Amino acid sequence: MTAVQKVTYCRICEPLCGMVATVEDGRVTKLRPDKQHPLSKGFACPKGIAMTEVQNDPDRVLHPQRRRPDGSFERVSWEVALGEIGERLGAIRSHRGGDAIGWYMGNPGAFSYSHPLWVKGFLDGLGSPHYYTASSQDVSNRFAASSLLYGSPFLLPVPDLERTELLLVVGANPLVSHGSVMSAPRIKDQLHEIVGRGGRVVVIDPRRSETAREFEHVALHPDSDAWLLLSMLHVVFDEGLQDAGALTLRADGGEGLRALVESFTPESTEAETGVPAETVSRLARDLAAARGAAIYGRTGTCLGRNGTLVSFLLDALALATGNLDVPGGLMFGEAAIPFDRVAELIGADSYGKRRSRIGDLPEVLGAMPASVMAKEITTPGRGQMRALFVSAGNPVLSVPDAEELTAALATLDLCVAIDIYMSDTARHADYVLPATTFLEREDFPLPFLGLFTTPFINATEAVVEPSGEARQEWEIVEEIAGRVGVVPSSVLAMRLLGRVGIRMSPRRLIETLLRIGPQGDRFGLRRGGLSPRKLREAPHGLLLAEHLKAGVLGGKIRHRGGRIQLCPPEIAAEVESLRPRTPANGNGDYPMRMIGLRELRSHNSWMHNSPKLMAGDRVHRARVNPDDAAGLGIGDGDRIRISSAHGEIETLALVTDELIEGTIAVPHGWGHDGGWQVANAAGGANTNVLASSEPEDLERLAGMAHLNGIAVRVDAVEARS
Ligand SMILES: Nc1nc2c(c(=O)[nH]1)N[C@H]1C(S)=C(S)[C@@H](COP(=O)(O)OP(=O)(O)OC[C@H]3O[C@@H](n4cnc5c(=O)[nH]c(N)nc54)[C@H](O)[C@@H]3O)O[C@H]1N2
Ligand SMILES: Nc1nc2c(c(=O)[nH]1)N[C@H]1C(S)=C(S)[C@@H](COP(=O)(O)OP(=O)(O)OC[C@H]3O[C@@H](n4cnc5c(=O)[nH]c(N)nc54)[C@H](O)[C@@H]3O)O[C@H]1N2
Ligand code: SF4
Ligand SMILES: [Mo]
Repeated sequence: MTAVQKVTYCRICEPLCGMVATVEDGRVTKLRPDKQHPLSKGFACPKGIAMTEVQNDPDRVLHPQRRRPDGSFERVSWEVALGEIGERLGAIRSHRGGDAIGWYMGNPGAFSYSHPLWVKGFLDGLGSPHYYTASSQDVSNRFAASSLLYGSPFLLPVPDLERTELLLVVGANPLVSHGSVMSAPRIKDQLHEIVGRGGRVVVIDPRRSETAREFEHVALHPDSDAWLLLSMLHVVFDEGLQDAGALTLRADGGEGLRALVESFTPESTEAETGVPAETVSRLARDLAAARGAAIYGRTGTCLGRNGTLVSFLLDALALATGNLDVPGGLMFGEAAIPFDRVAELIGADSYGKRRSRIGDLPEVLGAMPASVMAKEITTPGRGQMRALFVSAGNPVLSVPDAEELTAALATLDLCVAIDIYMSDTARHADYVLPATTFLEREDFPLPFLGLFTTPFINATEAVVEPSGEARQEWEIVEEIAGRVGVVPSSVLAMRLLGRVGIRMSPRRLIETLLRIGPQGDRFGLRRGGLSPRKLREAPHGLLLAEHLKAGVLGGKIRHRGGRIQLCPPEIAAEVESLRPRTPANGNGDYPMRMIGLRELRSHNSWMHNSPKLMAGDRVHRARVNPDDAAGLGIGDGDRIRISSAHGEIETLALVTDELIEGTIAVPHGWGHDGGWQVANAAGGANTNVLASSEPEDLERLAGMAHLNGIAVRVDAVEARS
């Protein structure tokens, strides 16, 4: 038996750590961190290592499956599965139109460059607006904020970790999540290096998280970030700390913003946020005084009721304190394939160009809010969804109101899942098609290129051949689209060329874009430029520069006149409609607030079948503050019931003083009921049963699900007779 070592990179989460796979007899037998990767330098987390178990999991789906009337599944050939899917889809299309066909693509989809392009291309080819992704439970608000500020949803700032003096981490827990909407391997070391060189890291979070514990912590009430940021801006203007040059030279609406924050004195927001006025003033002054401060927000700032406003205010505060697009501040990457330009070309840089049939909510990057998916299926009328594909997603565990969604799936004329497992969602599908894992496909980090905090590029070949009959998602899309006469491309010209048989594989497409891109070799015209060969010769990846470049934003803004907009009407209206949620931090029936929690050994819903990650009999637990627990008569390990206006779940309590009073923290992605035996056995509950899918409960500017700060009540579960 010969063992071969293959260099690749992990695609579970955003640092994309370098990995070396040991391959024996065509099987991955081990994954270890790549010491030669210039950024991850031999770091990998437990999930990355445990991917070997996912890869070789006996519970993986390796052959197409067709559902029997009794709910069990039988193996069928690809030909049979694709033939039947094509036929049923064709019938739906001719009776109801292309807009009766929808697709939900989940988070792992974003780690493949080909999968999203082909899925969106298929829907555009069909003329269907029913495109849904994990983004409306994650980050759509960030895209919407960038669209409002800069005229392009893809201008996403990242903190200049290597040079910052002060990093404000708002609603993120990078020591566990490893960083998101920024690719920064070895993030823990990088944060400690900030302190090591005399700087500070301040974490703003209702929970004393793993990150907060190692740095400075400011506790606030869930979903009160808008008030906090407005009052920080108030202090900046009130004390004349603003960078007047940056505001007047680069932006419109500075005066409007100043007027908006006028009434938000730190004293007035204290009750809402729980943050003392003195702390607010001090933080604002520190940001203004620092030579390079970065304000970084993530899911804790996205999943509340005003996520777009909060993301907007993070950047506005950075600009107002002279910390945007400068060394050490919030900066903008320059990707070798400029994602913003490519998206612009194919019309994927959109925001608000269409609104959802249900709820009248805006699309973001062409995607509608997944929270309304169930109602789009069950509400009759033109454009009612009758077929749904789900690829690399598990919406039954990740989207609000699992019960409503599960019931809706059962009413579809056709439901197809493309997954590596029989997930909690896939088990409701008519067909489950086996996908390759990331170790079984070549890849390129297209959407992340501009998010590396140190400019970097790499690419990988597949490490092993597909297991069983697994296929890549784009290949499956090609097959299905072909059977209904659609060329899966978002570019009309490509669709026309496709009709006459001229097709481009994803690989050809990406290689061409790389070579004609700003750093490309222009097919040999520019010596030393990037080319596929150059990437192949550097399997560990290439550092492209020492630091991010400052002063690049002006050239990237898409608003007319190239100026940042600090007071668009959408934002002004949002500030004006803010209503205090205190007192009681909730309401009478549901006096507490529930927030989410990510765990080091979980990855959303899909790694709970790894025995290594589940070792030590891991169980699902809700973290409860000791004073709350005492008041409720709950002890550590007790069974509790959590109820909201939308549902109830039961789980176990973990009593800990890391949470502020009145708040509980419960991880999502548990409560399995699929074809993964270890995951099912772990028990736990699906927190999204407690979340609302009602359009009026969704965030208005981006259709974001409200998943942090849900009003709940907690009770001890008495022994039931
Ligand atoms: N180990 C692990 N890593 C992951 C994942 C995983 O499941 N497991 N998931 C990946 C994915 S898909 C993503 S999107 C990223 C997310 O990356 P992060 O956003 O860094 O991850 P979280 O741990 O959810 O951190 C959110 C923090 O916000 C806090 N928070 C909750 N509500 C509020 C609020 O109202 N205001 C403020 N200021 N803070 C609040 C929470 O207490 C929590 O500490 O992580 C990725 N990495
Ligand atoms: N309450 C609450 N809910 C949340 C969140 C929260 O913080 N709190 N976070 C939200 C966020 S940030 C996210 S990103 C979503 C995630 O939610 P989703 O994206 O809907 O689901 P995941 O749990 O990531 O499950 C991914 C599925 O893809 C499969 N899979 C893995 N790799 C591949 C692959 O290469 N190809 C294919 N075809 N399938 C693959 C897995 O088996 C799994 O079934 O959850 C959201 N929901
Ligand atoms: S932090 Fe872990 S899961 Fe994320 S890319 Fe690195 S090794 Fe993979
Ligand atoms: Mo996410």
